[in-house]
Amino acid sequence: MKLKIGISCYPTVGGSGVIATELGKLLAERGHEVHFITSSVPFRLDRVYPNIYYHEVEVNQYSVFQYPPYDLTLASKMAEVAKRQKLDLIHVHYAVPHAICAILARQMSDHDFKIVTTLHGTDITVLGYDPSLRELIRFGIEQSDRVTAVSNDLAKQTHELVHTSKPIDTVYNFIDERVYRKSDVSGLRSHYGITDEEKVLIHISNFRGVKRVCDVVRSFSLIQKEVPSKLMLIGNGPELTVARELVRDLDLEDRVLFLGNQKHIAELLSMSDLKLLLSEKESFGLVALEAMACGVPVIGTNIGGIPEVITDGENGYLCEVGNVECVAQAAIHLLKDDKLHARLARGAEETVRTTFHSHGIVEQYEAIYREVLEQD
Ligand code: GMT
Repeated sequence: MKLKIGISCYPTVGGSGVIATELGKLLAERGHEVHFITSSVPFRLDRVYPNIYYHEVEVNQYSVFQYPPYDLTLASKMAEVAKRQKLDLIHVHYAVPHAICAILARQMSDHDFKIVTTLHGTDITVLGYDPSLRELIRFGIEQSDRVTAVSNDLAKQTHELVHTSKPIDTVYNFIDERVYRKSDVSGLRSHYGITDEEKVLIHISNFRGVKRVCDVVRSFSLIQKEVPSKLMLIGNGPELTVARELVRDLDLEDRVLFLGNQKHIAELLSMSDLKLLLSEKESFGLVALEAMACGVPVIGTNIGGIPEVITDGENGYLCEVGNVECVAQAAIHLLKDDKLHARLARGAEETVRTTFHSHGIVEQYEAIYREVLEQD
C-alpha cells in the first residue's frame, strides 16, 4: 500500500535531520508520497526527487511575539498540509518540539492522521533532565501512536528518565550504501600532504562538549609517537577553539588538519584508516556507521548506543570515556598490524551490510506505519 507521509525534523546538519531526510528519500523511491514540513529544505535533499514535496514553515517575526513562534507555526502548517494532502501519518523526529506540534496539529485539523515519533537522543538525554520539559516529553511520547528510538539504550534511558510505560521500538539508524562506500581517492592524500607511510585518523562531529574532541587530540598525541600519522578533524562547533589551542600546546600543528564542515564525507573516510568517536553521550553514533560503510574501523566509547554499533575486536574497539591511554593502545595495536586492520575493516563493512542495511531498516518503518494505520 502506497502511503502519504509527512516528515518533520530539524533540517540543518545533524544526525536526526540526516536520518529523517534519508528515510524520506528511500520511502519516496519505494513509491510513497513524502511531504517534508520543515523550516528550510533539508540539507540532504540536494536534487529533485520524484514523490517528494517540501512545505516551508515560515516563521515570521511579529512584534506581538517576544520570541519567534516556530512551534505554533509548524503545528499550523502540519494541520494545513495534512488536510490538503490527505496525509496518512506524520513521522516526527524529536518528541519536543515536533511530536507536540503534531499532536496540536491533529487536534486542529478535521482530517485525522497518525503520529509516529522517533527519539534521537539529545531530546531525551539532555532535555529529559529538565523538570520543566520532562512532563511535556512524556505527553509527546504517550500521545504518539507509535514511538521508536535509534538504540535499545535510548529506549531504556527514555523509560527511566521520562517515567513512561509506553512501548518504544528500537529501529536502528542506517546510511545510504550507494553514497557511503570505499572509493579510490589516492590523489587526495597527497593533496592534504599525507605521505604513503602515514596512517590517517579521522574524527567528525559538531564539536559540542559531549563529543570530547580534546580526548581525540590527546589520544592522537600518544598514537603519533608510535605510528607516523595525521589526524583530520571534520566539523565545527563550540569546542573548536579549545581543540585548536590543545593542538598548539601539544605541538601537533603540522600533524592535525582542521577541515571544518565538509560535504563529501565518504571521500574523506575513504582515505582514512581509523575513526575515533570518544563522546560521553551518544544514543547511536551515525558517524561510526558512515565510517564502517567505507571500510574504516572505529574506536568508540563504551556508552549509550555505541556498543550496539561497535563490537569490540570485530569492527573496532571500545574504551571507557576519558581513557585516552586505552584508545591510544588499541589504535597503535591496530595500525601496526595490517592483517588485523584488514580483518576489522571487513568486519565494519559486514556490520553495515547486515544489522544496519538500509532496506531492512526502511522495511521496519513501513511495517510500523502499516500497523498504526490498521489500529482501531
Ligand atoms: O549528536 C548530536 O549532537 C546531534 C544529534 C541530533 O539530534 O541530530 O544526534 C543524535 O541523533 C543521531 C541520529 O539518530 C545519533 O546518531 C546521535 O548519536 C545522537 N546524538 C546524541 O545522542 C548526543
